[in-house]
Amino acid sequence: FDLELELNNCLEKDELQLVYQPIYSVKQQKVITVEALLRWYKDHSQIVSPVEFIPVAEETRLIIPIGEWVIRQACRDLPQLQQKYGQSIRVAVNISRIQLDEPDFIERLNQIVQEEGISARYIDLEITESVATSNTVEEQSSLVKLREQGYTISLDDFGTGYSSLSMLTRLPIDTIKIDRSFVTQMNPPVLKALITMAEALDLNVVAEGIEDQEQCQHLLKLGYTEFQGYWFSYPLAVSQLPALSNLPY
Ligand code: G
Ligand code: G
Ligand code: MN
Ligand code: NA
Repeated sequence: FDLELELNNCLEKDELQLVYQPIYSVKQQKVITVEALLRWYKDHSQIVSPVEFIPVAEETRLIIPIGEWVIRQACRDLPQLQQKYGQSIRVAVNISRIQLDEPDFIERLNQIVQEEGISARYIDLEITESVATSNTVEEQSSLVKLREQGYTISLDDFGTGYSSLSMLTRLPIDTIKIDRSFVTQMNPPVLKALITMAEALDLNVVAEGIEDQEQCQHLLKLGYTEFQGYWFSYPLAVSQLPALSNLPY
């Protein structure tokens, strides 16, 4: 399989890049987190979407070295992101379940973060909701350990999987990221129920996929205060990210 063979060399060929997308807090009037999103420029020209290559990377376990590259690069970009948005911002990194399930994941993560001179409290780990639906005892205890060490945990694409309420109370997470399909549908009772539930469980909430001012205003009325989406910024290279000050949300 072509893609698999080519993905094999993406690290040596230096074909990977990270772009970043800010998460804006209306309460704090500033960017609080910046999510790192991976891009593969095959042969330094053709861009391949992570939707295509992450599954291949997971099947081949190449996600382990690729994921480590992502963590290291995000640490290296953090000072520039802090310069842009303030010292207290975090960088969020998407973590595949294959990575989380590696017995030495935490050890390797800590090693990279230390080597790069970054404190764990500046790193948010995004895991997908599937981890919340059928998580193992090992995964739960990994999440507990990660939080003890200062990392924060976000549950990505929330609402698309089948996480039960009991899972949410049991899993050590800080934030749920409401999937952008909920923003597109804009069903007020559903959105109200989601935020009420999150607040009852003392979870932080980010609404994803905000594409215009109207969506943003609807969500504000429903009690949402943290937003991510094209309306604020596309995922961009660090140097191209907007300042996002004096926002007209
Ligand atoms: O950036 P977006 O445009 O195309 O990303 C598509 C999907 O790929 C998203 O579900 C996102 O979580 C995932 N993704 C992006 N970057 C990474 C990464 O570094 N690691 C993992 N595991 N998934 C990623
Ligand atoms: O699954 P995850 O949330 O990690 O990935 C975020 C994905 O959503 C990326 O593919 C990113 O490029 C995309 N994205 C971010 N903001 C928007 C938006 O406002 N609209 C749409 N359609 N996609 C978005
Ligand atoms: Mn994500
Ligand atoms: Na998401």
